[in-house]
Amino acid sequence: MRKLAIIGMPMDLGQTRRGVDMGPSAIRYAGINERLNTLFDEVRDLGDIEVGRPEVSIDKESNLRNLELIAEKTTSLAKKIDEVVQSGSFPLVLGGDHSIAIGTLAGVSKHYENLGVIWYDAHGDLNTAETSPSGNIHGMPLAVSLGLGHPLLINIGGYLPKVKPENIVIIGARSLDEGERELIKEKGIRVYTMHEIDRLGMTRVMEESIEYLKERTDGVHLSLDLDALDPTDAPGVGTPVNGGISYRESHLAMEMLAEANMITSAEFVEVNPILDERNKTAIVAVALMGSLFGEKLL
Ligand code: B3U
Ligand code: MN
Ligand code: MN
Repeated sequence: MRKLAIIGMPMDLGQTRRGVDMGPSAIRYAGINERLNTLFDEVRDLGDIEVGRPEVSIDKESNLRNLELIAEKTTSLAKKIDEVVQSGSFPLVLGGDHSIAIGTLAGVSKHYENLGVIWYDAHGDLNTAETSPSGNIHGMPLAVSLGLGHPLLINIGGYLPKVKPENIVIIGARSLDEGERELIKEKGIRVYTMHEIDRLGMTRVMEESIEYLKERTDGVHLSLDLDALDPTDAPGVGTPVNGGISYRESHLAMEMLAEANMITSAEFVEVNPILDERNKTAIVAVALMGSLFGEKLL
């Protein structure tokens, strides 16, 4: 029996633009239930993780924005995800800014020996407090999952690391900070930047990514940041970067993942309805979920 559990994570603490906490509502309003109902035997919407309206704070020592709050809230998310995986359901998390991935991965990864991660993003999210230009934790979750970063974040769930560098594939990168580039080289992380996507085409990028991950992982988490897409297709994001992946390429990527039958958990993040045009980005997110979960054109 194929079971899906939807979990909303209305958290905007990982960056400074308000509105991304309304992402889960925007995605639900875009018709997620209707779209996915027929693709699973059971779809359960578990509602939102309680985040509230906490006071913004900057950790004086590390210069990290909302460090303790993010540690606390992602711990709650990790617990919920852990339960969902144990119950045999596929966890689908709705963000929220990308810092939520710290919790998702902490909840998922303990169930696998070699969890693979596809990081579909304009950014690397591989900063640490030392390399971050902003102090924003949404630019750090992939580093945190590698075990690099503040102890309060890397130890969530009581184990580390959540992912090994050789089990990661980044797709869509076009805005990497210097420290992130160095880390990618040092760790040998596989990255398909926009250059490779243009040069090889999305078909080959996905074929290679799927083959690479199939060989070495026993489950694959898809972390899809809507800013991987071009801002013309997904304008409702906090840090849009021109020259992104198209709507059509993204559907193809999701369809190929569905065909490969390899994704075991997913999150769609950074949908910000305040910055959006008539909920366009949330609608795109739901359409991509359709393809990811096996919707067919014919
Ligand atoms: N790399 C920059 C900008 C950024 C990261 N993720 C997003 N923006 N969405 C940083 O602040 O770490
Ligand atoms: Mn991101
Ligand atoms: Mn991004």
